[in-house]
Amino acid sequence: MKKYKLITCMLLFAGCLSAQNNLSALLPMPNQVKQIEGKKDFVISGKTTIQTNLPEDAFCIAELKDILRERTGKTLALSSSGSGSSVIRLMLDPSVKGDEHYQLSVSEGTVAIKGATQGAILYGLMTLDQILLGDVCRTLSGKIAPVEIDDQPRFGYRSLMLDPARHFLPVEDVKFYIDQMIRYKYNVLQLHLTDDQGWRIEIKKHPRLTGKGEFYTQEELKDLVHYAAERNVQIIPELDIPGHTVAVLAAYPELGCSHTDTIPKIVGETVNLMLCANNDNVYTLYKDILTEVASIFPAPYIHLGGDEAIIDANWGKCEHCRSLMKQLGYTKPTELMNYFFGKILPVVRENGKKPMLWCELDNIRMPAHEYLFDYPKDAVLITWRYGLTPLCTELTARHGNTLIMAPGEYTYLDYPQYKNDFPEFNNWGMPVTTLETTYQFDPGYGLPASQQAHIAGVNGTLWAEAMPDINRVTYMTYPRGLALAEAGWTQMEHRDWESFKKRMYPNLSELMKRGVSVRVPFEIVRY
Ligand code: TNX
Repeated sequence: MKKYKLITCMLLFAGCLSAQNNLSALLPMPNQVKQIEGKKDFVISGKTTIQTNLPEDAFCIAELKDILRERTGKTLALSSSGSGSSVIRLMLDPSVKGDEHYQLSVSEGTVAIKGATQGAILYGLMTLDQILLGDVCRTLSGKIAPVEIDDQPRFGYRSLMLDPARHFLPVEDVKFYIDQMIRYKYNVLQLHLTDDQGWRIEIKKHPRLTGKGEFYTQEELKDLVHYAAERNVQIIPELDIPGHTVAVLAAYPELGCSHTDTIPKIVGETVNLMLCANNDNVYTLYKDILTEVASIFPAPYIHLGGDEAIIDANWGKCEHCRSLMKQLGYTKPTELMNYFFGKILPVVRENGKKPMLWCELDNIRMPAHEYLFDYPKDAVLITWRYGLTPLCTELTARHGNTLIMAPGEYTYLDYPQYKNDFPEFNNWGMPVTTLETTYQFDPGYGLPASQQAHIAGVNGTLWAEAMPDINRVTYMTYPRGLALAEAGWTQMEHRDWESFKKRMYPNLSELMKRGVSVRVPFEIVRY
């Protein structure tokens, strides 16, 4: 036992001699940091108090107490006066402009975190936690080095996407996933709730949709939304149409195209079938669905998919769709996408939401020149197809659509991160996307400011056909999710691969300590 204590002490001592400081674990790197030389450290003692103008039950207060207890072993109390020689202040301050802008200053007697919203203050807290994590020797002696941080994100939309439609994830696992996201200042979780493999959201008016499969009740989803909101994360529901809809067709086979009438619609077993464009019951069903969905999720967007619709093989062969084409004077079945979404998008708007859709191009092989259909201006598009993001960026700029960056080659977290890494979980034969590749991602593609003004942010996409549980999901997310967090938050001039690699390690250890399964990128360690 003594021997182990001695080894632990030696390791700590060696760690303290190495160049660890208050920047060592900051991730994403803040956009403005001033280390203050020659001033005394803040000392956390039994007399340190917390002062705040936040409501007493605010999540940030509980979080601050947890952080201090976990990192320093001290339990601090709230003080109403704010006087005293050692104070940690969490202050809502409208003069700090911007919803996600926070200021964190550490001086001899005060640690102050200020922001105009609770979300901004939470970011300040996450940065404080990483200061304590990185500057481990000071932290162990209850000290924090003086520093001034004034930080706000490059992009306002920083998202990860989970796919419980393919493999269901219990609510507790989704909450666990959110717990890790907030450490890296993500603020959106996109939930892909419907696909060929399952319908995961209770629709009270149409219980047949959920059938016998696993799904989230509306109560569970409302609780999840609340849990996420306390942590400054919005949940955007995705209900994929008109393709990826076998789960709907299994419940209502009559909503498919006429030539598919005899094809059995078995959840998870059939692919490439679509909802019929010329069936009013499709639109009535989705009016009901979207009305219920809008009442569960307060986020301003509902994502309607729109990806990988196999139009010619479905609508092109369907007698009802063809007669509708004739009636509308359309020459190509793809034009029916305008009709289809023309019927559905007004329902989204009537419910006070904006549509979000995957960005699809008319001809993905030729290469593409235009959108698959006339996306309305209020549709927020997500670019995803490998190699086509520069084109999507140009098109969206020209058409006036807001764009989210999720190019397969950088942000698809279901792609393998290393050659031959668990082939059984990489079912699509997708190209390897290394941590370094993800880190090199500039969501603005180096474009002049005027040509990237419509880019709202980034999304890390984790399709789950081959992700059977949360351990696999987090293994594929981290560490690439750390690289992507920095791409979304930090300006290019403050990003650096060598620096990232060093800052990543304490964060990976921290994730492991929290029971998160991660991939250790042994290939980039220098021996
Ligand atoms: C394409 S990316 C899809 C998903 C699959 C994924 C597999 C996108 C918008 N659609 O439905 O899961 O490929 O990587």
